[in-house]
Amino acid sequence: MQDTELESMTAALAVAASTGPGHLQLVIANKNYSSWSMRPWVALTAFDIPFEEIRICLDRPDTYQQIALYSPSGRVPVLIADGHAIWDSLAICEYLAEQFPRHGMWPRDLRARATARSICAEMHASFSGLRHDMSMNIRASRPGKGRTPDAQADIGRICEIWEQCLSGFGHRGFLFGDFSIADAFYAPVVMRFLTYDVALAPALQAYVERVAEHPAVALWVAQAHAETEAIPKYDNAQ
Ligand SMILES: N[C@@H](CCC(=O)N[C@@H](CS)C(=O)NCC(=O)O)C(=O)O
Repeated sequence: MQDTELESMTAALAVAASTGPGHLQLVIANKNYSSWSMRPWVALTAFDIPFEEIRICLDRPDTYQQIALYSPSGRVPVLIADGHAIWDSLAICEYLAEQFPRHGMWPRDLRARATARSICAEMHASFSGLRHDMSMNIRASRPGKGRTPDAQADIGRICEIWEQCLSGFGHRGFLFGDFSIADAFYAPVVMRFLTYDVALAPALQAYVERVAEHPAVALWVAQAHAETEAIPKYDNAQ
């Protein structure tokens, strides 16, 4: 057996040993940059689900090795639930919604829930223009930058989604009324719209402000500002 295999197995056993029934560990990357990590962290925090955070810094010589200790995909976020790894932000949120059915993490209404799942799947699988040209960087200020045709098209589609949800279901201010997994999924987009100063219709601007002021989102942002690691290849982009 190779040393690295042995290390991974030892770490996996240590993870399993350190977690009791119901114990949740969420492995994430830097809060300033990791949009995928933000989603389940915000969902857990917004619904007051206790968890232990394990943060791994991106772009370091040992980043891959550190992530591989927890995540079979080599990516974060990964949730360790009772020693069992659940990777991918959407799978994690689905697991949490099943584990905590009384929290109402998805909208309770069937049609609203189906739409919420549709827009989360769309967020998950699309918007590569926005991801590439307007990457999440909470500490940065880049007004007007990154507006490539692809990013602009993605902004247009996201505005359409928000308008549809807020007018059809969002009578209490969030996409489906109360804060849900869908808002956690779009929180990194809210961060981008603030960093890149995207002009929005008043109802959508109000939604951006509501999400930014949500205590779980505000806590993530405060902790992103408190991080001391900078990644030049992301900070110097655009
Ligand atoms: N589809 C995955 C994507 C996760 C992903 O791409 N994570 C990035 C961090 S934001 C990562 O782990 N990168 C590893 C690296 O850059 O070394 C999810 O939703 O969790």
